[in-house]
Order: sequence, then C-alpha cells, then structure tokens
Amino acid sequence: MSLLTGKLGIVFGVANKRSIAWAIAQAWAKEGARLAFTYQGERLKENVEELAATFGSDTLILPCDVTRDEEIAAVFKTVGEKFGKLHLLLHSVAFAPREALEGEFINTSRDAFRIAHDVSAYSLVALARAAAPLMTEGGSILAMTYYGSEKVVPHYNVMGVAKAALEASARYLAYDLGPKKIRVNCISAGPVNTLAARGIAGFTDMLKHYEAHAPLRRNVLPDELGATGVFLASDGAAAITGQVIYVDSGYQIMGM
Ligand code: NAD
Ligand code: 0WE
Repeated sequence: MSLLTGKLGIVFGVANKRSIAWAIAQAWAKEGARLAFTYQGERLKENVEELAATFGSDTLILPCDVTRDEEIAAVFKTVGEKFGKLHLLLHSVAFAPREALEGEFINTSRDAFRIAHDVSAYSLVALARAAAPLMTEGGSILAMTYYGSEKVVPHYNVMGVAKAALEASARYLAYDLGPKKIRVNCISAGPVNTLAARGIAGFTDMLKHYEAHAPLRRNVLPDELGATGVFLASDGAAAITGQVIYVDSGYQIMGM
C-alpha cells in the first residue's frame, strides 16, 4: 500500500509549477493522499486551479492570504465540512518586501520586519492552531525553511531572522501538539529556482556556489524535497518532531 493512503492534507504556497509546495503536493498525492490547496489571491487562482485539476475536478481550492485571520478561519471551516478531518499540512509561504532583501540588514524598516515575520513565521502558528482541532487522528505539519536562519547569507537579511522565528515556532508547536500526536517539522532546502528565488540578484551564482562546495557537488531537485516531504508525513517519521531536516546536498555541514 502507498505511504499516505487515506491521509487528508492541505497545501499552502503553490504559486506555479516550479513552487516547492507543488513538488511536495505531487509527491504526497502520488502516495495516495487527498489534498486541498489554497492560493494567495485572485492573481494566482487560475494557476492553482490548473495545477490542482490534475488530481481531479473535485479538488478543494480555497483563497487564503495567511495574514488574514478571517481567511484562515474560512479555509478550515470549509475543510472541516468537506474533509471532516485532516492529517497533513504544508506551509510553504514566505515574503519580505523586496527592498529588505537588497542592501544591508541594518536598514530593515519596522514595517518590513513586521511583514516578513507575519507572513513567513506567525502564519505557521495561526495555521497550526486552526488545523489542530481537525487532526483528530494525529497529524504532520511541515514548513519550508532555509539555512539563512542560522548563518548569515548576504541579502537574505530579515528573511533569515523570520526563518529563525519559523524554526523556533516549529519547536514550540511540536511541544504543544505532541500530546495530540501532531508532529511539526521543517525542511531546510538548498536553493531552488522558483518564483521566490528568481529576480534575487546573484541567485545563479548561489546555485553555482552549492555545486562547487556542497558535499554532493550539485543542487537539490524538487522531487527530492517531495520525497522528504513524504517521509516526514509518513508513519516512518512517527517519532520525529520539532526538527529541521536539511535537504541541501550536505551544504549545512560545511565550515569552509
Ligand atoms: P514560490 O514563490 O513558489 O512560493 C512562495 C509562496 O508564498 C507563493 O505561493 C506565494 O503565493 C506565497 N505567499 C506569499 N505571501 C503570502 C501570503 N500573504 N498569503 C499566502 N501565501 C503567500 O517560492 P518557493 O521557493 O517555492 O517558496 C516556498 C517556501 O520555500 C518558502 O517558505 C521559501 O522560503 C522556502 N524556501 C525556498 C528556497 C528556494 O531557494 N527557492 C530554499 C529554501 C526554502
Ligand atoms: O526564502 C527564500 C526567498 C523568499 C522571498 C523571496 C522574495 C522575492 C520577491 C521572500 N520575499 C520576497 N520578496 C520579493 O519581493 N529563499 C530561500 C530563496 C532565497 O532568497 C534569497 C536567497 C535565497 C536562497 C535572497 C537573498 C539571498 C539568498
């Protein structure tokens, strides 16, 4: 039997076919999970509808700007009505105002700091709180993070601070939700050429840097993030919670 047969999941963060969320959603679906999707705004509705249609025309697709409590409440109300329960949640959402990812961290405005943390870190807490009452058979919550949370990656700036908050939030959520058999883990991905990465000055050089310096001498493939997503969602990871799992060709172990 497939690893996720009978599991019901919801995916936050599909923007297009290159999205990490899409890679993990496809891997979850291939293992038998039934999925609902959310999209950030009207701009992305059609993209997500087209992609989700590959899983059948009755796929649940709902709008959700994760900074809006009423949209989060509406999503989980509908999921409760249509699914009745939930086992899996993927948080693959991040945003900082562009100017905060250029120049020096010291110049981060109060507003950029607030927005980055609201969208990229607090949202995990809000989504976990809304999902937990539906995870009556236990569950697996996954969030995407990046190495810039623990070491300085020039220009990642306030996103690094927000990812540190995301990873710490995952640990505190893991503690709160452990008694309900709900696990909370992060996947720390090496750089992947997505919408969120494109347009970042020097991103191509960063891919080359990983190819030169990571132990495996290559970049990460979206399917490999999917495979780790399946593992963390499956019973094989039943005793793993509060962790950050590196899917980065080994880059994180290097000191130089
Ligand atoms: P992406 O642009 O495909 O996905 C980012 C998603 O965040 C989009 O779907 C966007 O709609 C969503 N989003 C932004 N603001 C939102 C809001 N207010 N409400 C709801 N959704 C919102 O890019 P991606 O690279 O797939 O990013 C997904 C996750 O992976 C992010 O958390 C990112 O930090 C993380 N990550 C990316 C890389 C990389 O190199 N691409 C590496 C490590 C971690
Ligand atoms: O988490 C990310 C990027 C997230 C992101 C991307 C953007 C671009 C468009 C958040 N906010 C915005 N805001 C925008 O206006 N990554 C892990 C990819 C990434 O981004 C970097 C990186 C890497 C890696 C930025 C600088 C340096 C390295």
